[in-house]
Order: sequence, then structure tokens, then C-alpha cells
Amino acid sequence: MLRLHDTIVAIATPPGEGGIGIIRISGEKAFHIANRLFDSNGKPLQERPSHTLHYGRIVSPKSNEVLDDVVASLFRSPYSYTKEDVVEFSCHGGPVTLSLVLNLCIEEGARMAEPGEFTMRAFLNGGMDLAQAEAVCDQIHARTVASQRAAVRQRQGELSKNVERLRSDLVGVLASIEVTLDFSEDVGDLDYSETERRLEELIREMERLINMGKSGRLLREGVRIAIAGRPNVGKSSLMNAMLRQDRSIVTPLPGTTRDVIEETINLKGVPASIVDTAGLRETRDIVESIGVDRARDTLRNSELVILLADAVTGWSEEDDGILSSLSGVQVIPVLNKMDMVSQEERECGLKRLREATSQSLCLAISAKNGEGVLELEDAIYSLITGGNIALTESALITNSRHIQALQFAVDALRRGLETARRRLPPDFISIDLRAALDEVGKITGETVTEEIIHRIFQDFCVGK
Ligand SMILES: Nc1nc2c(ncn2[C@@H]2O[C@H](COP(=O)(O)OP(=O)(O)OP(=O)(O)O)[C@@H](O)[C@H]2O)c(=O)[nH]1
Ligand SMILES: [Mg+2]
Repeated sequence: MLRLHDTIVAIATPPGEGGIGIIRISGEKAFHIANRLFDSNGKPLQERPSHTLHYGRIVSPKSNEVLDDVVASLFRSPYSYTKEDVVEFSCHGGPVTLSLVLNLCIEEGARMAEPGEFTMRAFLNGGMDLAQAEAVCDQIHARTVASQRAAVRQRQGELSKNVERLRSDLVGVLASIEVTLDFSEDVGDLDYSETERRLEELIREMERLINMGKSGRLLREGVRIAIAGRPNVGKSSLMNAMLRQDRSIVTPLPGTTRDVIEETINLKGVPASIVDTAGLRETRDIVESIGVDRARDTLRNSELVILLADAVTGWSEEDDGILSSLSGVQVIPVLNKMDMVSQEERECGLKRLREATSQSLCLAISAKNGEGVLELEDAIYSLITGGNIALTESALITNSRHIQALQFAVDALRRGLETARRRLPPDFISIDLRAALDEVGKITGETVTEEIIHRIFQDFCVGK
């Protein structure tokens, strides 16, 4: 249930030690509670103007003990993040100090805030729409500059503006249909071909957004890229080359890597996890065989697998086995150790790789000296973004929830379009348009259920 009437409190800064730690209180009793703890030898906080700062001490009302010297920032409703009365204490940033001050606030009647509850209130009180609220969380979690930029743009309402435009166009079409239901003597019958034209246009525009979202999603959710291959082909060396750091152990012994090793890289703005796995082979070694099982699990759960083969030993039957175990996963075949072979052998090896994998895009690299690694990263980027080079500049839509809502809206509009084409009665069309309107409204939160709201804000941090 949405509880909007309690006054909530949380530590708004990350856990641990820091220069400053902030306690944030929001709700009807924020000023009252803050004032009970705050001693500045002056007027009570309730009588001070909004958007002012006050230096004072936090004193326990029960024991009179001084807990900290702080600065209180005052924001009066509706001019605050949550649109409610808000007081923030900037304390010394130690976890013990902060939890003592937090407890005092709770003793004085505040309730501990749930994750994202401040932002949820901002949304419910009309300070921002749902897409903007979700972008707050995305900005906090952003792992690359491109993801951060996309989140800021969405928080500033760029997506919302587009969605609003779609909504109003949709409402326009709906109105032109419904007016013929109510006042057909005055306005005449529905212009079916005009309705078809407008629906087709709406579908085109929505599909354009959905297509953008297919790669835009990567900025928010990232992508998992695993390296697979026989033992000793150079998987860990490639992992280290892509990380530009010696992360994974490399030795001349086959069976070196036994666990799944995962690290994040910034792939031209896309946050990507690179996963090194154990070399795939039948083995009696119990530790290694657990590693091989884990490798297989990882490969199934990755968006892209770099299938590494060895240029010196060439493509083998084992490689065939590995390839067939990867059916259903997007694979990029790569020939490693090209520094060990002649130009001619390399071309031969690549040709063999293309035939064996039936893929035209096969690359040769040397994980050891770094040759070809940048080209590999470029190829991976184009594969995962579907060739959308401008992704990081233009990502308007990044959230799967929004993409799905648009897809459902398109499905409904297509049904409506079909109805119009068959010249069925106008109220049949309007049912589908209403369904589409409902879906579009879910993006900005006009038509969203309480359950969805809770699910969205669950992923936030406490204090945001
Ligand atoms: N010359 C050359 N040697 C390489 C290259 N890549 C890897 N090696 C060598 O090949 C051996 C195995 O490399 P690793 O990176 O440990 O191979 P791996 O696939 O992770 O092996 P496992 O973890 O055992 O499955 C090491 O001696 C590396 O130095 C390369 O591009 N050129
Ligand atoms: Mg290894």
C-alpha cells in the first residue's frame, strides 16, 4: 500500500566513512522532528524560511548528549525534491554518528524510508513522471559516461516529451472516431482511410522508438560477453588484453583457469561484462570439471560469445564440439596467436574458421601483443548495437519496461488498423486505441498500477 502520510527518514549518503553524511527527512512532521534534535540557540526551524542553511548541534532530547555539529538545510513544500517539507542534516560522515542521528529521528516519530521512497513521493506528488523517476535510478547506477548522459536526458524529460506527443496524437485519432459514435448525424461517418493513415503513422513512429530501444537498452542494462574455447587457446590472455590489466592468470599449462572471472569494461560507452571461462574439455580433475560446468552455464547466459581458436594448432574436432554446444548463442569466431604463424597460414586458418562456423565475420588477433584486439572490440560493438554507431549520442529510450509498453501499444494499434481496413464499426477500433493509450501511459506512469510502482522503486537505494 502506498503510505504518503508518514514522515520518512534515511541516510542519503552511501554507507561507510566520508567527509559528510546526510540524513534526509521528508513529510508533514519533518520540521517538527528536526527541530526536536536541533539546537542553534535561535528561532525554531519551523519559523525559518525555506531554502536556508543553519549551523547547530544535534542534541538527544532524552539525555541532552551532544551527538554532532551539523548544518540543517530547509526545503518547504512544494519546493523540495519530494514536494513535501524536507530537512537535511549534513553531519560528519561516520556510520556511527549517522545511525545515532537516524535513530533519534525515528524516536521522534519518523519512519525509516523504503528504497526509493523519496523519489516515489516525488513521482506521486507530481514532481516528475515515472520515466523521469526511473532515470534517477539509472543515473545513479550508470557505469559509463554514455549511460549517464542517456539517464540525464531522460530525467530531464526528453523521452517523456516524445511519449506525450504520441499520446496526444493517439487521443486525437480516438476523438475523431468517438465523435462519429456520439454525433454521427452532425459529423457524418468515420473517414476510414484517414484513420488508417493516422494509425500507420503512429505505428511507424512507435516502431522507430522501439528500434532505438533495442540498442539503447544496452546503455542501461549492459551486455555480457564471454570468452570460450579449448584449454590454452589464450582466453585469459584476451580477457587481460581487453581489460588492459593482468586480471586473469595466464600460464602455458592447459587447464589454468578454473573459475568464472568477470570484469566490467567500457565498450565505447556500453557497459560490458567480460567473462573468462575455463577451457572446455572432458576432464577427470574434479576442480576443473566444476569449472567447465560453470563455464557452460556462463556461456548460455551471455549475449555474445567470443569463440577463440588457436592459429598454431588450427581448428579441431573439439572446436566443432564447442561450437555445436553454443547453438542459440550469438558467436564471434576469433583466431588467436596470429603472431606465431605466417601471413599465409593466417589466411588459411581464417578461411577454415569461416567454413567451420559458417560465419563471414571471423577475426585474427594476438592476445599476447594486442594486435587485432581493437578491431575485435569494434566488431563486437557493431554486432551488439546492430550497427547503430550513433547509439551513445542518440539513445532516447533505454529501459526494457518502456520498450515493452511501446511494443504492446503497437500490437494494439495493428489490431485497430486491421479493424479499420475491414471497415468494421468504429467502436471496435476505439477499443484497441484505448488499449494502446493505456500502454503508452504506463511509460510516464499515468496508467500504471501500484504493484508496478512498487516493483520499480524496489531497485533504488535507500535514501534516494
Ligand atoms: N604467442 C602467443 N602466445 C599466446 C597468445 N595468447 C596466449 N598465448 C599463450 O598461450 C598460453 C595459454 O594462454 P592462456 O591465456 O592462459 O590460455 P587459456 O585459454 O586461458 O587457457 P586455460 O585457462 O587453460 O583454458 C600462455 O602461455 C600464453 O602466453 C598469443 O596471442 N600469442
Ligand atoms: Mg585461462
